Amino acid sequence: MAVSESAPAIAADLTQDQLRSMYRDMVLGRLLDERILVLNRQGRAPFAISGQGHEAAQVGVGYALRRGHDWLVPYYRDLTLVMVMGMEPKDHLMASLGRAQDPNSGARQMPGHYGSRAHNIVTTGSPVATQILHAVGVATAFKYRGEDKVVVTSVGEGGTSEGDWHEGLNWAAVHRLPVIFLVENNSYAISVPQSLQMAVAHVADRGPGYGMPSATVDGGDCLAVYAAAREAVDRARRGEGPTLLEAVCMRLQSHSSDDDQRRYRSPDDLAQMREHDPLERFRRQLEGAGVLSEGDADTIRKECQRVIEAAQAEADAAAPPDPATALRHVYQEG
Ligand SMILES: Cc1ncc(C[n+]2csc(CCOP(=O)(O)OP(=O)(O)O)c2C)c(N)n1
Ligand SMILES: [Mg+2]
Repeated sequence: MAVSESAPAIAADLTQDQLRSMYRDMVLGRLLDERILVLNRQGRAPFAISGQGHEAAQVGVGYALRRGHDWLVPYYRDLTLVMVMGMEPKDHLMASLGRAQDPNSGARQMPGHYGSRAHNIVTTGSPVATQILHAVGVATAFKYRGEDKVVVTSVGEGGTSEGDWHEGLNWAAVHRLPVIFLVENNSYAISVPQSLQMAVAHVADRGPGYGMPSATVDGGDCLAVYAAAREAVDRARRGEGPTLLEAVCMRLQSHSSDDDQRRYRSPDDLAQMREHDPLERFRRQLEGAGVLSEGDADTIRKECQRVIEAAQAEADAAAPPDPATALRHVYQEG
């Protein structure tokens, strides 16, 4: 279906302002991600893990949630999603530069380990897929307390090979918990392609095995992800249990700043991927539907640049943690 035909229909419950704001959030996520990679190459940020290519999926899911009410148990690629939930560029730059004001952990954890009590974001652990169990625990609490809250947890397709994944999905389905399992499938677990991770074509093929609804959606199509996530969130809020939602994304950058994907992906593969950049797709879609006028995309980009410049100025000026606090949260103090 042509983009200009599908946009107004799919976006029926989104206002033009919301659509513009979704695009703006994608641009902000991308530009901040690029800035963090530059800081890493400059030797200022010790580690960077990029979410470039995942922005459309993350914004689509984020807008399906009630911010300040619902919960998120994210993974390390969710830079854009945690900002949709309320975190700010400044927060990420504080973390990347190891400042005491890093809201995730006061610069204790590596960058990319998001957590914010203020925005209902549960802190990220380093072993992949442990977040699945944490989210199932959160959803269990919502159900016990009779709350109408929903929790989303995200994971890469590689993480779905972990035992935690299977235990979590089984438990959530048995107890019909209000949780959405978002798989951001970018076809690689570091250098391991999907064909060596699983014998099914789609992670969502496993949904029936757990007894839960599942869907594979084009993760480069923000509004398609939004529609699928809305359905899952509404179902969970009605007390009808969990959903497995697989968003097919692309990993535009290497796995992390310690990796070089040119060593295991062909130049053709990398070039082709860039042609389908989700940001460009959404811009064209919104321009085709008359939501963005000529020059709007450029104005949005410049506004986001200014936000990032101001955030970096603040993070540059901020202090690192006091070395005397190095053992805080490790041993009891006093
Ligand atoms: C239990 C565990 N095993 C291995 C690792 C090392 N590791 C970190 S990320 C990663 C790949 C995960 O790939 P995927 O789930 O597809 O997510 P992506 O990075 O592609 O978004 C691995 C193997 C880890 N952190 N924890
Ligand atoms: Mg992956």
